[in-house]
Amino acid sequence: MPLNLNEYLKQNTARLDQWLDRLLPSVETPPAKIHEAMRYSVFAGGKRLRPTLVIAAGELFNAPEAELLPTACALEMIHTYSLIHDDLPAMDNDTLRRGRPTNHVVYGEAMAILAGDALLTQAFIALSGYATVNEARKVRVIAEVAQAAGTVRALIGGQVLDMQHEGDLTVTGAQLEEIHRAKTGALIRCAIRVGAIIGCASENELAALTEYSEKAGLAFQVADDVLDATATSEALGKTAGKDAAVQKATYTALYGVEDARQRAQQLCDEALAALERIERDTESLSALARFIIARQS
Ligand code: GRG
Repeated sequence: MPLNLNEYLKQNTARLDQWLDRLLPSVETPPAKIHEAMRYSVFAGGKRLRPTLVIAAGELFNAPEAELLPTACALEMIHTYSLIHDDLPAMDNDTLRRGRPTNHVVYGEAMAILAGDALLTQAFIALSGYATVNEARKVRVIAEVAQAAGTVRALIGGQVLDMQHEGDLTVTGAQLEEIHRAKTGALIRCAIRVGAIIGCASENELAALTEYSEKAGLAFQVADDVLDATATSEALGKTAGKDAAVQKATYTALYGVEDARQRAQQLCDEALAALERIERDTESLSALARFIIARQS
C-alpha cells in the first residue's frame, strides 16, 4: 500500500511528543519557569521535519524506536533553540512563531535566551543517555550533532553568514548556497546521517543518504524562501515577507519566484535520484523530499 504521508507525519508527531515530554524536565521541576519556557516553544507545534527524517532514515535499517526517538527529539530541541534565539530582538526581532507569540514576548528576553541554551544542553543529555546502546556509535552520533550545531559549515556559522549578508545585494548564488547549506542544511543532513548511523548503515548507504539529505536540505531552504515571498503570516505561523523587508539574500531575491520553484524541484529530483542507490524501501524518504517542496507552511 502506498505511504500516506499525512498519516505518517501525524503518527510520528504523536510518538515524538510523547518522547519529548519524557525527555524534558516537567513544569513542576524547579526552577519551574525555565522548564515552562522550554516546553512552550517545543510544544507550540511545528512540522517535526528534522526528527521525522531521523526516524525515516533509521527505520530503513530497522533501528529500534528506543534509540531513534531520543535522538530525533534531541534534534528537535536544537532546532527549537535556534528558532527561539533567531526570534530575539538582537537577531530577527520577531513576535510570531509556530502560530504563537515568540518565546521572549511571553517570558522576556533573558528567559528566552536561557530556554534556548537549556534546550541545546538538554539535547545532549538526551543523546548521551539514549542515542544507541553501542558506545562507539553513540559517540559518533554525539559528534555529528555537535558538529552540525556548531560554527563550521553548520547552524551557528550559517546564522553568522546570514546576518553578515543582510542588506547585501551583491551576494552570489554560490554564497547563498553556502549560507543555506550551513544554516538550514547542516541539521537536516545530520538528521538523516544519525538515523542511518544508529541503524548501522553501510558506508555506501550512508554516502547515498548524505547526498539525499544535502539536496533535500537545500530544497527545503529554497521552498522556504518561496513561501516567505508568497504565503501569508497566518498560513506560515510566522511573519511572512520578512526577507524582502530586511533585504535578506534569498533565492527569490536572486532568481525570482518561478526560477526558485524550478530550482527546488530540481533539487528534489536529485534527492530522489540519490535514494535509488539504496536497495531498501525508501518510500518515506521520497515522500518527505516531495513534501519539503510542496508544503504550505
Ligand atoms: C540562532 C543559532 C541560531 C540559528 C538560527 C534556524 C535558524 C538559524 C534560523 C531560523 C530562521 C529561518 C526562517 C530559517 C529558514 C529555515 C528554517 C530553519 C525554518 C524553520 O523551520 P521549519 O519550517 O519550522 O521546519 P517548524 O516550526 O515547522 O519546526
